[in-house]
Formats: sequence, structure tokens, C-alpha cells
Amino acid sequence: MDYPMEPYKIKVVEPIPRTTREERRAVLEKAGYNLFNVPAEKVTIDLLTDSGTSAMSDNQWAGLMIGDESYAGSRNYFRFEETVRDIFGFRHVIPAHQGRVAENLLFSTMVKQGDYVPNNIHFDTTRANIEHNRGIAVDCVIDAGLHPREEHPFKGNMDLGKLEAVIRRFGRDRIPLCLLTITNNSGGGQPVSLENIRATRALLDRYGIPLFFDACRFAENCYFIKMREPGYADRDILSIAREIFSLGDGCTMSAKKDGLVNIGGFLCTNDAALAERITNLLILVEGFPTYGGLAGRDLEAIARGLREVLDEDYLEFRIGQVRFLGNLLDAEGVPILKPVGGHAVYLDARSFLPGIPQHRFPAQALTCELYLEGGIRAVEIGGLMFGHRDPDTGADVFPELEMVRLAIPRRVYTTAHMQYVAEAILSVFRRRDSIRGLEILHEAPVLRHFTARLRPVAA
Ligand code: P61
Repeated sequence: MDYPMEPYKIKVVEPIPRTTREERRAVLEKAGYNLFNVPAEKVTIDLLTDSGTSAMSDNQWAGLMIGDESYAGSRNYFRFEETVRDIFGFRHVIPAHQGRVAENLLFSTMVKQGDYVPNNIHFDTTRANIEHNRGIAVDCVIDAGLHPREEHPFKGNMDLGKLEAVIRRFGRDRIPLCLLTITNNSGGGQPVSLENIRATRALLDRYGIPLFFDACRFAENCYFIKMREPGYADRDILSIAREIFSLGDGCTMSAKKDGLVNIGGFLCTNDAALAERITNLLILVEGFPTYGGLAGRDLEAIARGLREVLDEDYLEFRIGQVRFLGNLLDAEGVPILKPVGGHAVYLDARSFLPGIPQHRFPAQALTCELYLEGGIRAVEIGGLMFGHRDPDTGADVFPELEMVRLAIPRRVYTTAHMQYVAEAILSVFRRRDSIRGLEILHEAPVLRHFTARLRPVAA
């Protein structure tokens, strides 16, 4: 089978909301043509994010019932710590309620004004937390990782030339750490190879710079290594994960992705002094070190989710389901980012709607059409999210990529749902010449995509 079947059966079901086109038209108008303003009960297939939207297993739900809610030393914390140590191998494990808190704790402790932090591509919360500490986030992904159509098995790889140039230019003393995001979300959920991780490590060792992983989707990255990297076909996912993390000094993790839970995260390091400083801050802002902003039951669900995510049948289906949707679209000529990544299919809105200039927000217009057509909620990653006005010239500055991300929640939707999504996208694709751009009516000074209100421009 090209596309494996779901490796689970369904025990609990949640009805999917259905709406009429007229209803959706009214909802869109009321939401100011911004899907973040649409109530989830008006969404039929929700592909806004794969974060915190996973379905938990019967085993995880059973784990919730043995949550030990003691303030200090809950048994679930020890199970969580043991599991994280076993997979990730780091000495110190610090729980947090989600990924960005782990980032905030790490950067507030390690980054000072004027420091540079390289990464393949920083995710928006990572970049924002570095900048919040007055550091400078630098992206060093290989060039192929910036081109939607270029095929490459490891498009998330670090460009070692770019990385070394950053180190030489700014000096080791201004680079407190280097990150690697696996898989590389902002570049399309693309994996990083073990060969590249090893080479990155060797380069950083020459300068004495620590390497941390942004490990949100580590299991998906491991699966791509097994499938694509010579020498790994016979290795199990756990041993690949251990090899990856043995090359790092620590990691941040949003368990809302490959932890298969609805809330949770953690931070790891091998450095005892660093762990102590972070723990002191944790107690101030997040909670005691054996719960870190989570309930005991949440820690149990993460411990169990981290084991389940390593299952190869699960990963084969997971990656296969995302590829299935991508291939249905690609076969009909719909422009998508290639190769299809681990957690999402990205539509290239520039090619999809070539008649709409970027200042009329083609990707945002496309997310509105997908909602109108099939009640599908995707997210714009383009001019609305990343465009801004230059403070000096007042001119509009737009990003390179103009994308719509269809992020697939884990274990939530079936193959038939993916077919429904593909059919709706194809209907929109066939009538693409009639689609109009949008203009902004209201925007916030930062992160405007969350609250902006727009309207269609006159035909
Ligand atoms: C997402 F629109 N991702 O992709 P937290 N690192 C990486 C992530 O992908 C990530 C975090 C750190 C989300 C959720 C999201 O403006 C947005 O647990 C590679 O969400 O704090 C999260 O982990 C942060 C979507 C976050 C957004 C911020 O959909």
C-alpha cells in the first residue's frame, strides 16, 4: 500500500460541525476575513495547527486517572523525567506548560543584549523570545530550504558555510548557543539529516558553542532519517532519536506536537549550573520543578505520548497521510511546497493566485476561499503574518514566501477527511481566476495576523 491505513480504531467520536455556504459567507464577513476570528464550532475540518490538537490514546486517557496531584514530588513527574531521559538522554529535565515557556526560560538565562543565535529557521515564538532578550536571531538554512519547488531530502539542513560566516563575523563570545529546529516548521516541516547534525556539532565544537534542539517534531524527523538517509533503514526510531540528542547539549520541546498531548512542554540540559539558574526562574514564573505549570495527570499523558510517538506504524501512517493529501493536490497541478513535509501541506499562494499582488494578500484570500468552499480552516503564512511597514520609509515590506499551511492534527482525521479537503481545494483551484484580493481595515501594531480585520477589494 502506498498509503498505510490508520493504525488505530476509533473508540470515542466527536461530531464534525457542518454549515451551509450562506452561513459560512456570513461567518467570514463577521470575522473580518480572518480565520482566527471564526469560532471552532463553525469549522468542519480544522487545519489551523497540529499543535495541541492531537487525539490522545486510550492508554493516555487511562494515565490521566492515575494523576498524582501532590504539589511536590508527584509520581507522574518521575515517570515523565525517566521517559524524557531515556529518549533524549539529557541529565536535567525541566517541565513547562508549553514550548514558548521553555524558550523563554532558556533565552532569559543564556542570551544577553547584542548576542546572536543561529538556527536553521527560527519559529516565530523562538525568534520573538530571543528578541525579547535583545538578542538577534539568524536563519542559516541551506538555500534549497528557501525554494518551494526545489526537491531535496533534507531541506531543513543547516548551511555550514552560512553558520561559520556568522560565527567568524560576530565572534564566539557573542554566540551563547546555536539551535536546530527538527523538523524545520517555518521551512515547511522539512527534516534535518544526522550527517548535517553531526557536521553542525563538529563545527560548533571548534568554537566551543553549545547546540540545542528545538525538538517539537523530533519523531517525525527521525522517521525521515530512517526513510531517506543511507545507513538508517534498519534502525529503530528510538535509537535514531538517541543518536540525534547525543550530539546536543540540550533541547526545548513543545509536547503539544510529538508529545501527542493537548498541553505541555519541557527543557533539557546537561549543564548543572544552567539547570539551576533556569530552575530558579521556573519557580518564579511557572511552578515548582516537579510540575512546571502542569498537572500531574498532564505529565503522565506526556510520558505515555512520548513512547507512542516512537511507534513506526504510527509514524508511517502519519507521514503517509500528510503525503497523501499533498499528492492528491500535486497530481492535479495545484502548486504546493515540495517535498511534502512531516506535519503539513503548504499551498504556494503566489502561483495559485498569480493575478493577486502581494499587497492584496493572496494567501489570506485563499484561506478565506477554502473556508467558504468546504468549512476548512488553514493558516496564512505570508504577507499578513510577516509583512510590516518599514518604520523609516513607511513602505510595505513583504516576506519571500506567500503560503497557506494545512497542518494536519495527529490521529484526528481519516483518509476520507483528506479526500474531502483535496476536493474542496480543487474546486477553489478551478475557479481561481474569479478570486479577489483583500485589504486591511484594522491591524494591531504587532502580530497583526491574529486580530486583523479585512475586506475583499472591489472587482
Ligand atoms: C504551530 F500561529 N508551533 O506550528 P508552543 N517551536 C516550534 C513550533 O512549531 C512551536 C513552538 C516552538 C505552532 C503553534 C503556534 O503564532 C503561532 O507549545 C518549531 O506553541 O508554545 C509552535 O510551542 C512553540 C502557532 C505558535 C502560531 C505560535 O502551529
